[in-house]
Amino acid sequence: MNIQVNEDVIIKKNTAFLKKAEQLRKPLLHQEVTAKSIVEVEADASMIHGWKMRQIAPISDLDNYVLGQGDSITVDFGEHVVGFPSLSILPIGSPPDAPLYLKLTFGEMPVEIAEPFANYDGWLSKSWLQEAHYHVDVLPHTLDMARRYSFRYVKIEVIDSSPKYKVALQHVKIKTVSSANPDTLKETPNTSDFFQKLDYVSVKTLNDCMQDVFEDGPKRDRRLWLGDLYLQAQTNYETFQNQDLVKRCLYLFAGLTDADGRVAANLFIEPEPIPDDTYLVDYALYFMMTLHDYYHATGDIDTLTELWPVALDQIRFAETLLDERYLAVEQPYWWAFMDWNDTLEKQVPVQGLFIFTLKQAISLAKILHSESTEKLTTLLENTTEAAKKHLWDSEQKLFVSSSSQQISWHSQIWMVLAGILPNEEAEALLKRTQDLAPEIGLTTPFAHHFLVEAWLKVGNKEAAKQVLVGYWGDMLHQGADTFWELFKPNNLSFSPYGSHLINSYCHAWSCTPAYFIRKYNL
Ligand code: RAM
Repeated sequence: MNIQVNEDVIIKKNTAFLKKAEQLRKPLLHQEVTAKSIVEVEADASMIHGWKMRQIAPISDLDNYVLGQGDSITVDFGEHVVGFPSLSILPIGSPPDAPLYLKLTFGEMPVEIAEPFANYDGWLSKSWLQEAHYHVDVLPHTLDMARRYSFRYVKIEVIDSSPKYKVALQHVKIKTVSSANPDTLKETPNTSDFFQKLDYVSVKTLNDCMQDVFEDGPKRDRRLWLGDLYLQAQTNYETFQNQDLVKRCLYLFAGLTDADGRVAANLFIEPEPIPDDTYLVDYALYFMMTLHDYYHATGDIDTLTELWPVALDQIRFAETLLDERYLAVEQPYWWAFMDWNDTLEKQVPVQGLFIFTLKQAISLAKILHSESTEKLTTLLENTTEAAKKHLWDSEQKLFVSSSSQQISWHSQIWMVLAGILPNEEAEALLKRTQDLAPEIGLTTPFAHHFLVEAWLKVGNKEAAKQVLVGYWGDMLHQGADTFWELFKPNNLSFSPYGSHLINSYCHAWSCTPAYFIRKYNL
């Protein structure tokens, strides 16, 4: 069945695939978590964004606080939570002679409580900022919120009651939701205390992003992105082992390709699965890579067989972006993601990622005795040759883009992962790049993930550990209780969206320390 998403994109809906995805949908698991303490946000220049929370009382003191017009209170759940909050409200004083008007603000970070959302001037919709207004006509009342929130702190403000009555609050809690089952979580790895902490926060990050699909972030975009899925699935195999959720996500992407067979970079899930009209070549190739890993984690040959043609279409899509020399050609629009960095030229990293994917594709083609094996092998040879011939600068001993000789960390990392240099040379390349500290550096935990992977590929566990300690560990030192979407140690307010208020602070692609620590016994 074909559906038109916008005037340029026609979607081939595979109803059999979508039905399979639907059958794999399971009810979410719930827990009740109660707020732990009453806190106050405080300016502190030494903290990220300049704010910290100071505990002022245990939550058992909550109903001693009587709130009237203009008063507010902030509670801390002591951990990041995702779900449906509720609270009870008692009137204090004369009988309530006017409705109660409340405002609630939810924050994953202290800054969301400290800085008014009215000041937000980023370019993503301000509707992502988590706040709610309620009119309560009859008191006492239990407010059960119908919307899902993702937060650690909640500020509750009385915009107005009346001169004759005030309110007290009780039972501030949340019914959490997740598709991560604690009973299937593999044991905590036997490692240093610090790595156990990294592991714990990674697992919590993944837990809170595992919903009806693997979401990128429960605050924003609350959506299934292929790049995020690739890393979540890898971490999931080492932790919660919810293989059906990976399978569900693969079938969703496969069920909604465009007329050329391309999988979308992301899907909206409600009211029914809908592909976004964004096509990124690296994200398309992650479909093949996710299928590869899924097969190795499960041995599910039926799914591999059924989804193989879809994965192969992504190779064809990438092939259309090569020139006659088998080199990836830079496109004028958002054609590949790689990292949040406007100045990054994507040609070299895409070439590396394509070679990496081709190797995995060939290994799967052999398992399936696919007639594509030969064609894929020739493509691998040609793209590898092209990379060596046109992208390797033998004087600088670095990979550079063909048009402007741009040197980026991403290019070196992806060429190492592509495995086109012998191990020792690849390790020397990474060390050379580290010494050089190229101006085009890594911005996101997503990009840092592949740096760790590259160090491990060349067998340098110590360097891999240093990235985990130095980068993710730095987030821990800054107070992360789930890992963040964006983290630039030299610019803590960095946001590709124009404001740190809109960043997601529990983000799927940042959950991979658990994968590294567990898989490689770090
Ligand atoms: C942002 C999100 C998401 C990512 C895309 C490319 O919208 O952070 O996780 O995959 O960018």
